[in-house]
Amino acid sequence: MLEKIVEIINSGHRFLVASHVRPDGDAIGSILAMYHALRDMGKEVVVYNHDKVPEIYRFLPDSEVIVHTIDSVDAFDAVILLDCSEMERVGDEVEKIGAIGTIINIDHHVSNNGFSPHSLVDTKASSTGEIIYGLITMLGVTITKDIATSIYTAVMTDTGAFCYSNTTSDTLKLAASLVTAGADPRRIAENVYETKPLIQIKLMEKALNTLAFDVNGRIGSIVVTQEMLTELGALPEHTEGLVDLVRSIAGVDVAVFYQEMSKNNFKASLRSKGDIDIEKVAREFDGGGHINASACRLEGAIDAVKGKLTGSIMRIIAE
Ligand SMILES: [Mn+2]
Repeated sequence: MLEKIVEIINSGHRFLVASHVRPDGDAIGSILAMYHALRDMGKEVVVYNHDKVPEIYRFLPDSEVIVHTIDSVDAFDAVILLDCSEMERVGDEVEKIGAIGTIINIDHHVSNNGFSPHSLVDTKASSTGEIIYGLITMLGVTITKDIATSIYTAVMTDTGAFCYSNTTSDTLKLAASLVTAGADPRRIAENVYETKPLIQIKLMEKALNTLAFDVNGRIGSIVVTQEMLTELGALPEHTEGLVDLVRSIAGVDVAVFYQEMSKNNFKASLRSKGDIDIEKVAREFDGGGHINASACRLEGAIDAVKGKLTGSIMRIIAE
């Protein structure tokens, strides 16, 4: 499939590059790496994301080229969709994007069912950024400092700063070659992890009041309501890191972060330690992700939602 995708890119001239709603470092890093590579090849590129680029990723070279609406898709030879487990993850412009004749799907989510005939899904890859590195190399494009910085950010964020179980010796070798190509680990880590707005810490303070445990402390959970966000004037992006904070507690094997999206509608972000497959839990509720990190949506009052999900987690822990 890699060869076929290389062929499509080589023969096309105008591309749309897009990723998922509420973009993370892998989404933004991957679309920008692809943007720089295609530009270096002399192609025309439009980069789309449904949402604004989170503050912490705005240091990435040319992050301001990302647009949030698409006028017409007539002129595109192909769309390259990155880190999207399904087409709908792209957000509001999904219909327009779906109308583009050639759709390239590059992803590493277990739940990606290969929604396009041109699907490059590598569930062993640490991140979509890692797959993009292979693709860019195959295209014969030099890994410039801009490309290296974008991919390093993608890999670093999706591996939790090289801490999660998707960190392999290949991941670290890739990181090393990105540093050789000009990525600056200190500067990137500082931008991503050490520029938290105070409001995010205040939100953490409020959320920690909801910290609760089940199964003798093996399941830890935390809740953020719409009311908390409104009171502080905080944005959904300010909840980043909350779930990892819960996972970092001794004895916690599974961490859950419940975010109230609207009344009686919650997004649950799940994290696990070791070989507890939390993706299975998410899938029971039509969600997905990875073994140690996944997400799903649940409807109902918070106590009922918690009860349902905790029951499912208990079954997985007992396996
Ligand atoms: Mn990813």
